[in-house]
Amino acid sequence: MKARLAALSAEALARIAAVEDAAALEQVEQTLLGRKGELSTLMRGIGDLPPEERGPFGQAVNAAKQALAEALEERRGEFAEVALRAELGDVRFDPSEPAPPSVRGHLHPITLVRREVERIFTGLGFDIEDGPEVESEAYNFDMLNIPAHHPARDMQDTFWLESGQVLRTHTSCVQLRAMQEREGRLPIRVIAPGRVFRNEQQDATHEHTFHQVEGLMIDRGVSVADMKGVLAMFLSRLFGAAVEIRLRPSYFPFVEPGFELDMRRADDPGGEWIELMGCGLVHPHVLRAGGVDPEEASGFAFGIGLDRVVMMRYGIDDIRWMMSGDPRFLRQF
Ligand code: FA5
Repeated sequence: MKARLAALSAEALARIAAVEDAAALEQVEQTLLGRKGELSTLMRGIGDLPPEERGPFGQAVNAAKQALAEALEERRGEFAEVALRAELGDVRFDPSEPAPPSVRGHLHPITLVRREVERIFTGLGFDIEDGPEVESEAYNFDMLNIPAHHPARDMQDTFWLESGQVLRTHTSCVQLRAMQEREGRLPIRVIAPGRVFRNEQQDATHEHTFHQVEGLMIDRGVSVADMKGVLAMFLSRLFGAAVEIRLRPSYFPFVEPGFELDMRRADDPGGEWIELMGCGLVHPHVLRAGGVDPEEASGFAFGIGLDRVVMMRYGIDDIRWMMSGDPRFLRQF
């Protein structure tokens, strides 16, 4: 039996070495080491041996099994490597090759113009104020003199949250926050740039998510003339001298009187007027809600549509480019 074991081992090793692919190797493994394989059959004959030879023989069979398993494993590794090489084909990897040049990002046109607006207004003595995008109904509407069920609420289609809060429909809420924060100390001169949201049908000039810059100036004796002067100066600095502006009477519940400010390029007199902002003198109800005594002080406020300023500034014909993230658009700035 010992001789048979030795012969079987030698023959098995030769078969393993001669196998040509992984599938054939598996088959050889079955015939050698499987439950009905040759080694198992040999092992079953152990009972015919004299008792003192049984132990050593069992050990010899196990050693042979071990050697065959190792040979099989080694061969399997060889086939796996050949398969991997075939899969990778002729790909070569050169770690010393320089990396391709990286693409550098840059500021979005909205950010560029927002910073420009901030620079001009801080130069006029305004502070920059911030407010939450998720706002309470009180700040977005009630304290701005827009009570529930008032038709003016329909002027701004609103995204309501289940909590009863809103995605702010304008930056005017920051007027109140700025007044309250200053506890009536005058003058108040702030701008508040930020994102606003409306549940609107999109078209070339309307987005559901867009940007406004709120402005607020409160002091003793502030008038519409001050407002017009500040806004004209601002727009001429932003666009160069070549702009025309016009004020049209309009209605916003939080100002009295209220206006729309339109603008067009002076080098394009036949060109369309673009509605850029709402503005007016802050309504006494709003002053009171902000802790300012309307008998003592007055002020003006405005809300600029920043996306539309960017469109005018760069000659962009569709607001939907702004949030498209399209590199063909963004690369131009
Ligand atoms: C307001 O939002 C007022 N809060 C502005 C205001 C502030 C008036 C202070 C008086 C005093 P309005 O809804 O008109 O007003 O929006 C202001 C500007 O935002 C518009 O002139 C326009 O330039 C821009 N705008 C409005 N809706 C959209 C929209 N869907 N997409 C892009 N820009 C818009």
